[in-house]
Amino acid sequence: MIEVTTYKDRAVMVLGLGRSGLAAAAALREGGAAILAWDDDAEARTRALQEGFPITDPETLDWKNVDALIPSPGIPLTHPKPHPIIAKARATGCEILGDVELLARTQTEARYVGVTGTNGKSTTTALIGHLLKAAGLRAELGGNLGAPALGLAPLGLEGIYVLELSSFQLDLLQSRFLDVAVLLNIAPDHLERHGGMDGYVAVKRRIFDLLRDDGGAIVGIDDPESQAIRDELAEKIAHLLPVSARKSLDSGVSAADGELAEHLGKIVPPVDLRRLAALPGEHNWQNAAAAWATVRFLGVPSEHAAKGLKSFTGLPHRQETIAVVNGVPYVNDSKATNATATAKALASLDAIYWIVGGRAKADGISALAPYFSRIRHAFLIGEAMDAFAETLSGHVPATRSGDLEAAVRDAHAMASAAGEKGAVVLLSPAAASYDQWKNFEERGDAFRAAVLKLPDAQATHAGGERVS
Ligand code: UMA
Repeated sequence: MIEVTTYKDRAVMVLGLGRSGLAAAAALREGGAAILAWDDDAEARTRALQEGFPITDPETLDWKNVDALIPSPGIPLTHPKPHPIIAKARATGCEILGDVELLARTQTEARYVGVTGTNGKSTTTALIGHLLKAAGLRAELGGNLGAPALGLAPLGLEGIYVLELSSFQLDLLQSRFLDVAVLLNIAPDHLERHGGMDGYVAVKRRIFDLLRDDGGAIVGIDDPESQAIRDELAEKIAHLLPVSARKSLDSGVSAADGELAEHLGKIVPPVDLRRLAALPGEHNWQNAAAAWATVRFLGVPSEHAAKGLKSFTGLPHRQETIAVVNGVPYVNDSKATNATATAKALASLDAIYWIVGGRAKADGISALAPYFSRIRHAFLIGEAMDAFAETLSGHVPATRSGDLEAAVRDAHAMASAAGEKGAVVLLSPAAASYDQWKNFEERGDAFRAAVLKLPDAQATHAGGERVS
């Protein structure tokens, strides 16, 4: 745990007592701050009380006596409208900052890598951490990935924090602390939280405002929004490294056709990404190119990085094959909480028995139409059942399974009866998990449990790089 001493003997309100809030409260308490804790959910307040954090109703607070407000990333700052406590703190001029900002202000000797993007940021963060460790460096991994920033271990000069940064967390950052900033890609997501696409793109672009003067900017250029950001940064940032999984580049890192290349030069020893089972598909090649660019910028020799790529085992809940039942693989892609993420899985599979649904995102699943011909049958779950059934109607046969366990049973019955070669049962929900679970990890774990209950299920290995 990090000890945050900046607010010693001063009052700090921690708003939201989930993973990041509780870690922030503990780190501030350790550093001598007087904690005022609040969560809108009564159960969360009870849990915090049990951990010794005094609960303070913000309605009763005199904000003049509060030195800072630390909101959890999930607390709305501006859209759809500011949380009332945010509005109050702002009105009184109280400083508002996030847990990652506190880490950056406290652990000033360490180096920092920040990774953002709509899709692939967890895998890229884990892969960067893996490559650094494989090269003998000390790295701590966390942020949106799962381990809250202030729950990480303190690092000195030799250490590197590798942080996955969501748009929510970027909104709460101010310091120029990053040695490397990575933007992988941009596709519509969390639009309601950022007031639409322009707001979302702007907050992703902010990662480069957090770079130190001599820092490296790594930008995926395979989508128009990210490409435009690269063009805009070209004049401003000395160390700008584009990455692409689609084209050869005269600077930066390319992974076109699965072959990694630096600055148009072949990498020695050559790395054929098509051979790496833990990084399937073009989207993972972009992740690998970005991770490669990052660790090379940080001074890791190419032989070490190449070796590290080969020993990476992937992350749970991202196209993770968890079992094979009667020859049919069951793939857990619970992390796919939007259509763009699900498109990656659908594009890399055939004869798909698709479990889909949850709390729908604004753009639904209509963008997945190009992949409908690969889907043998859809099994609908959660709040999105009606909306998704309507989109699929006339294109993909669908069953309203209702919940995940029923969907697994339905998919198993149908896939087994069809006995088609190449069939796969895929959970890739294209929707948030919050209608039925706390997070996508719980949803993925529930899928695993349901699959392992099937007769003849043979578990494969669990994703190796479990980091939270
Ligand atoms: N809460 C309120 N009022 C509100 C909203 C929330 O009191 O208006 C309370 C909730 O009752 C709950 C707490 O705040 O008790 C939850 O806070 P949170 O939603 O910020 O969740 P944490 O448990 O602190 O987890 C956060 C990240 N969650 C979000 O950004 C929504 C986790 O990312 C992250 O792993 C964790 O910090 C550690 O850093 C998860 C996520 O879903 C994976 N991220 C989104 C994504 O990837 O799309 C951005």
